[in-house]
Amino acid sequence: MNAPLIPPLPAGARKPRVVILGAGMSGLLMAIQLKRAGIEDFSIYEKREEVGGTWRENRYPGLACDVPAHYYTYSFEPNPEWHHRFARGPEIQNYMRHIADKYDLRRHIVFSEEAADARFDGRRWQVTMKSGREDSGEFLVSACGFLHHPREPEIPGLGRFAGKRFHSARWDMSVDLKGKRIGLIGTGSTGAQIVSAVSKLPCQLNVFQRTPQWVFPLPDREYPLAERELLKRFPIIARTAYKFFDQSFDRVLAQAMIQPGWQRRMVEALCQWNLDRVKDPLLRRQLTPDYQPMCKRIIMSWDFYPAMQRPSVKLVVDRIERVEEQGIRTSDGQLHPLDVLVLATGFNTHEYMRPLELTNAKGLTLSQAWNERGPHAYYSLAIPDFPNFFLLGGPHSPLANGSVIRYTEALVAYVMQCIGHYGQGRFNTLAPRQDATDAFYDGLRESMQGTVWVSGCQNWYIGKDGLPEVWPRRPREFNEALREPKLEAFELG
Ligand code: NA7
Repeated sequence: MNAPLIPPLPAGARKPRVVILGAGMSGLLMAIQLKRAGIEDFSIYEKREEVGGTWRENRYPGLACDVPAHYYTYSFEPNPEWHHRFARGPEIQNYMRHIADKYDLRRHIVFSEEAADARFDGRRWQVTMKSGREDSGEFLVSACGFLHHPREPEIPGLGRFAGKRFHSARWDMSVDLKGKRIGLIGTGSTGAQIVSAVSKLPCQLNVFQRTPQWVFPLPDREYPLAERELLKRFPIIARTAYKFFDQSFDRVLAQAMIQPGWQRRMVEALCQWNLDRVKDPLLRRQLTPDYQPMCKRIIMSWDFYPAMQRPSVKLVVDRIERVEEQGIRTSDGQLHPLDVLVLATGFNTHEYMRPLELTNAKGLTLSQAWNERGPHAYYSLAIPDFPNFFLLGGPHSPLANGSVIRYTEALVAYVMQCIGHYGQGRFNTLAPRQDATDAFYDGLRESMQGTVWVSGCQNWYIGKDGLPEVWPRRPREFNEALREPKLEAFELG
């Protein structure tokens, strides 16, 4: 279960220099594993001023991880201090800070530097930052995640709004919500968390819903001091909890997503039960989706429906026509007057490390390589014609509901094994073969049949070529497939 322990490179092995982009969960993990292997020659470039990735970017009220905390940890770093079953955002960021300190990673991190351009010269990646600063290494690892490009909706008049307006990932902490008329556009995971938190404040909340979402009723709970003390004394409890959630996600939730069966029926029944807690028949009808649960990333919330039934919350289902100075005008002609407008409209999830441009030794850019079909990668992490470049959490990793940390450990272990082969002199450059990548995609397309993601809904997984950028089998199978690199699937130079 634990992240594969990375053995130190044998004495005399070549040690490459590695450039990592991003000091979020995956960048820190990559750094830890490099150090475990005895490689100290690496730098992490982080565009902001602190570690934490998405947990540093987001500060909206109600921010929490919808994966249980004891599962949303590095497998080798259980945290007995979690205060809730679903850890709050600031708590997770503290955990990331603690990891950076404990593993002495800060001296490798260059903050407030964003990579703009990376060119492979045949042996090394030459990376140029926006500031003009340069660095290079034999390997380049993008650990930028996929939830960091806020998506502004294309709604006419957005710029004309006279009140305060911001995206959920750019929360304006200076705005006091008390007594205000707030408009919230979007009812995804973020919107649902904001509704649950803001509905408790003395303010008026107008929720603009374009598409209803299914909500899975997983109750939160606080871990009392006595329980946290117990976990400190007996680490096996946290390890057991990790194992339990890992098995449950793999065998039940992931299985429900990829194939019809009792798991899917059970998730559907629980979502329906949750929805039936909405007493008013009109409100319930308005909140009822017309597609299968999990086709869109399912929302995990015990509080969302009770919050929607609070008198201070109004659901608006009429199409947004335009934003005006005073508020939002809907298709029924009504103006909804607002003081604050929050855009919980998600992220451009297919951008990954861009706007960074990669160029290979033959002058081919990543934009050109991905132009026709959108983001494509061998097992989500390596791209034909782009040697010695790895992408953590790229297209077709198991990013639907589940712990991204869990599978990122498998990805990083794989990258470390490739670096190990480099250390042994088995290659100078390695990039996946096009035919191996095509075969991987043939398998993906075949496995996608029967998954909920192709059952008919708009979701942010779907890529340019219509193929959802998720892993259509159980996460365990992803980890198993990455157990060991098959060097015959790569062009070695
Ligand atoms: P999501 O899941 O992409 O949700 C975005 C929401 O915003 C969703 O309800 C959209 O409705 C709505 N939306 C987007 N554009 C518009 C416009 N133009 N008009 C009205 N409504 C709009 O983003 P989240 O931030 O909630 O979650 C992203 C991930 O972060 C989440 O899955 C977790 O992994 C953490 P739609 O359904 O498209 O009709």
